[in-house]
Amino acid sequence: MFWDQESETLSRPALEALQLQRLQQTVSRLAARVPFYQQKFAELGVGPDDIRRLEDVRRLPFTTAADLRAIYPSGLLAVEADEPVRLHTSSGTTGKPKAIFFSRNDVNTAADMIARSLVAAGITRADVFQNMMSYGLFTGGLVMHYGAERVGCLVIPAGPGTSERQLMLMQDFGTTAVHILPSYALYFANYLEQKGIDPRKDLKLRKAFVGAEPHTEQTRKRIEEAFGVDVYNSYGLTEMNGPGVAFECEQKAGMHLWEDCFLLEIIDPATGEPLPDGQRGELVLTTLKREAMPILRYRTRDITSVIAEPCPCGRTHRRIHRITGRSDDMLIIRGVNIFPQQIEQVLMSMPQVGRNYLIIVEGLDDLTVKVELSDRGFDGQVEHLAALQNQLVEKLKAEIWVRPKVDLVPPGSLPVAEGKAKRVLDKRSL
Ligand code: DLL
Repeated sequence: MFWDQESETLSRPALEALQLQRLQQTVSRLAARVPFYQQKFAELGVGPDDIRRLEDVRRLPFTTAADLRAIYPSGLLAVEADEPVRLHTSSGTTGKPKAIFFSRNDVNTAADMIARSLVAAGITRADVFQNMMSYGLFTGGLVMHYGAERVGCLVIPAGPGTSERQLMLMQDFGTTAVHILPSYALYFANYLEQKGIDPRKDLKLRKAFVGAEPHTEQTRKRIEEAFGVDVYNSYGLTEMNGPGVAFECEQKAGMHLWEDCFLLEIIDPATGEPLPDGQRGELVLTTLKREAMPILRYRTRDITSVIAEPCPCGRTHRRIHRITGRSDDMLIIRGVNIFPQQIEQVLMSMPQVGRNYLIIVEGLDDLTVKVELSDRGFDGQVEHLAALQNQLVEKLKAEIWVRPKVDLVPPGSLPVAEGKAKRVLDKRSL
């Protein structure tokens, strides 16, 4: 099933021609209207006439999160000040947020990208779609909402309310699909278990869309098993409209990045040089269809790689692999580069491990992983606990090449974040 079959299955030459045309239009608009880019173009000696092929994008300047913070709250408007109809801000952890403005057409485009994505995952107008992400400045609420409404689903704007209320809505309205943070999905699965609810029998759920925070394939499997649903990975960021940038189709094998809206590059984060398909690096995105606030070569800091092989679903927009981490989340411990996802992958493959964990780095690079046990993880025998602890230390050491300390803690004892999960506490940076 397709939402917009023609756009989603354009031949590669047609898609690339469209990208080039939209890139040229974007650069012309920025050169005419946005002082920030006018100055950058002048510094680099580049202008709209220099964009003759898609590869010429590399002549254009990067835009960073710091650039967007520096111009907060005004944004990089390429339209008259009264044209934007919506504001979202990004959930950065430090300093000022980044303000992103949407025109009416931008709001529409964002909803279309979500509609394409949901339909690609098998959603139809018959679905009851419970959006359990926060409504407000965060895009996971409103942007997803409008997309699901566009498909024709009955959309329940549940937001991140209590588990009790989420369950009530699911039961009363026969929810078939949810949009949920993966960390909350694990938490909610536990809640249902405690309530004696078997989602397979007692609920009508069939699909879950998870995103907005890094998570591993093991976490996907856990959510699928806990709820008896298909789980689809969804990637996006506020700077690029929010969710709907890249989304898994029914194959669940990498996320199609909507290339008629975004031009993708993968670069070496250290040098800025382009990397070939298949090689892991930082994702850099240029908006191709933005009116209010086009952004060139945005350094997402997210680490992924391109899957160049065509997808059996027939969509020609290339896929990216699951995000394995953010370059700024990378921990350097005793000289070794470690991504929190590597730790999660080990933990979530162990049934004795529960839903939450916390990575603590302190002192002279001492790494401690606090790990919640699952409800069935502890049979009361202390020697079993010690054996599990040793097993975890060895498995983690094999994955990350650093020997961590592992603290096993009771289920539900680690703090639960209100929004996105916070998995790392680096006391060295405090
Ligand atoms: O998280 C937009 C979103 C909402 C995406 C709902 C998917 C679902 P921000 O708050 O600006 O926007 O955070 C963007 O979150 O740069 C990634 O580091 C991370 N992220 C988002 N989706 C994924 C994902 C929204 N599927 C930042 N896997 C991005 C891993 C993700 N990381």
